Amino acid sequence: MLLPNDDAKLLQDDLTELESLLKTLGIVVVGQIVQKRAKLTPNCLIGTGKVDEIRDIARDLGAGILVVDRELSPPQVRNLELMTKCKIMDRGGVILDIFSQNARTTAAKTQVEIARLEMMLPRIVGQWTHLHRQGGGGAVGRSDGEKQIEVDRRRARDRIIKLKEQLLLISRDRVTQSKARRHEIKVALVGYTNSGKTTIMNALTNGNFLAKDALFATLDSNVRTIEATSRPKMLLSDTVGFIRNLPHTLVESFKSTLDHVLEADLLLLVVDIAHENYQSQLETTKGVLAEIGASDIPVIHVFNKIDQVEDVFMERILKHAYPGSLCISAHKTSDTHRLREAVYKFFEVNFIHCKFAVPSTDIAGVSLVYQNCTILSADYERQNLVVFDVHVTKDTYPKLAPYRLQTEEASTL
Ligand SMILES: Nc1nc2c(ncn2[C@@H]2O[C@H](COP(=O)(O)OP(=O)(O)OP(=O)(O)O)[C@@H](O)[C@H]2O)c(=O)[nH]1
Ligand SMILES: [Mg+2]
Repeated sequence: MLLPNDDAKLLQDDLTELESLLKTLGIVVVGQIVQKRAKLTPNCLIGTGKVDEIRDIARDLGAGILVVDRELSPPQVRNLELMTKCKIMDRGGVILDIFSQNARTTAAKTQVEIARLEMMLPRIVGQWTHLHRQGGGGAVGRSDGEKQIEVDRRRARDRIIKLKEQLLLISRDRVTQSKARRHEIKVALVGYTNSGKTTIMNALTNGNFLAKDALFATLDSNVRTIEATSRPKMLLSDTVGFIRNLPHTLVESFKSTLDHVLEADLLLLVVDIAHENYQSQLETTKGVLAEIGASDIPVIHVFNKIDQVEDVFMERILKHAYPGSLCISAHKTSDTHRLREAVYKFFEVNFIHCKFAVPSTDIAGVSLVYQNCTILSADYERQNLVVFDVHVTKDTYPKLAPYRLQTEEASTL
């Protein structure tokens, strides 16, 4: 659907992306129709003349599914279904189906089911409203219909509550694990789906996670130690990828999976530089990071798949536009080594390793340390003092500087 202010190129990109999403579900696209319109029609989104045309084309091509690259309201789905005799899906529904197909762990499955129920809730109402309008009386009377709506909605809500409770139990286990990891520096991979996050994860951690040319191959968060010998321990996490117009219910229900991102000291923002829309994919990623509240975490831009780029100036242009960024091929060992070094460098340059001694009664001071530092050890065994061995960023150091233990003091403690 092309409205007067829409960008035709962007629409075509969206349709190409929708086609890859459908391919992931094993659905073959046999035809594509774009309609230019002055405005959307509430009934079916598209004009009725066009709907008839689509019905005929679908029949001739033997297509059973009509996918619309816009969010559809429940009545629009129903009207289009009746008029085209096809199963109707919208972009959000397609993404949700991929998530369902790829969910492996209990956490991912629970999150997908919550999102599906949340998406279905308004449709339950739609179904029965339709019967009211159609029959008025008949087999399903108004009051019967209303009662049924209530029953169905209550069932869905009860199920959502139960699933959220289950999710809470799962994330409590995760919180316990993450408390145990409080002392380690945390780095998180983020980026558009299929940008190469898991491939980088495997290269840096010697891992064996599933990386493949498919959208949303990863739905869970995985955490592993970055391979190293003598440096402080660093944890790397890999998580679900982002996409344009990610349904809000999915972002909401995947928030607990995305906690790893919020807890990170550094984000590696992976961009598939060989993709013609890498720029808008980068913008989308930043948008989702803002939506989940992760905009303030420091970022290193990692421009990946440079081996597939022919433009010899690309690397230089990107370095200039994104200072501190790296262009790599995740398949090349020397490049992933370079990335690892850049991560170490970031912490070396930005983190100060020091000791703080805070009077035990200074609750505000103690909590300041906990809130701002990566604590390597905390010694409560001394009289009137808590001694912390910490990593603190250069930005937050001045707030805590008065508690700093000088080297000679530290040696007498
Ligand atoms: N040529 C080339 N291919 C790469 C590179 N990095 C990753 N790939 C390929 O890109 C595809 C996607 O890689 P993944 O690591 O699964 O991507 P992801 O970001 O984890 O994707 P999702 O988990 O699906 O969101 C795989 O087929 C990788 O082999 C690279 O530097 N160069
Ligand atoms: Mg992945």
